[in-house]
Amino acid sequence: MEKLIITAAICGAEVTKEQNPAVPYTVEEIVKEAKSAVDAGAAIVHLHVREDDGTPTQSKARFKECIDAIYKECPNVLLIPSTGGAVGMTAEERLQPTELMPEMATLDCGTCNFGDDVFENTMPMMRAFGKRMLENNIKPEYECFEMGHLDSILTLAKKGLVPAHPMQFNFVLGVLGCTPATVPNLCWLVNGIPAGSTWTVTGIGRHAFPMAAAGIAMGGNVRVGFEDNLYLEKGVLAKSNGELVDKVVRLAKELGRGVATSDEAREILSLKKR
Ligand code: KMH
Ligand code: ZN
Repeated sequence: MEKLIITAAICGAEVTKEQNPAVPYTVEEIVKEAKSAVDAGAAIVHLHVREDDGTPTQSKARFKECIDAIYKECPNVLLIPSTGGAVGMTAEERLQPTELMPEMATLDCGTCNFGDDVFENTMPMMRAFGKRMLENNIKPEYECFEMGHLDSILTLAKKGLVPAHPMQFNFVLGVLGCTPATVPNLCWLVNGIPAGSTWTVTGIGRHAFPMAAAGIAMGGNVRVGFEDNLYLEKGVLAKSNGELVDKVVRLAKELGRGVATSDEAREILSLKKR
């Protein structure tokens, strides 16, 4: 089995300090959380950014400020900025971080319920996001919240409208209103991806670590972090993203799987030298 790539989704757009005081808002807090995750063993940081008061933003300037500051502390980390942003943002707003030419960025693979809201990703939006990533030589991480999202993105890939070969998927399971976080659902998704693809699993809330264990055992990769789950265990808030990553590292060790560095992750994900 390849080494395990751990992604830390350190911030997200929806979680708040009211829910866990360690959720980062300021540039300094975001850097601190990125460093805690990388020091614990994360090869990748999936990045959302906020205004100082916690408001989610896709501002190019704010992303640049955060990315530059993270690289100062973690010079080699693989950063995956979000193009999902927060529910209700326009496509133009969400695409701003792609102007910074990151190595990778997320590309969300379809519209879905998202708790009380609807997270909009129509086919025209996905074509626009794919076009931008083809133009800017950005490898997408294809985020699938629903079973049908896989079919939508594979249809666009077959037509050459989004980057393909090899594709990297992130199966986000357990969002309220989307595909539940079960091993059979994960197996169904993994069985549907093209040969040579790579994949990551993200379990939301209490599903974070059971899904991590499944991902480790099945030869996939794992995402954890405050964006997805605020608790280290039932009733115990995590003090940092590093604590969440450390728990995945311990699971991997128990199951005999090595943990990839950022450069090893780049190799596994077939990222071209830039
Ligand atoms: N904040 C969610 C509505 C992404 O980063 O691409 C969407 C999200 C996906 O977080
Ligand atoms: Zn995200």
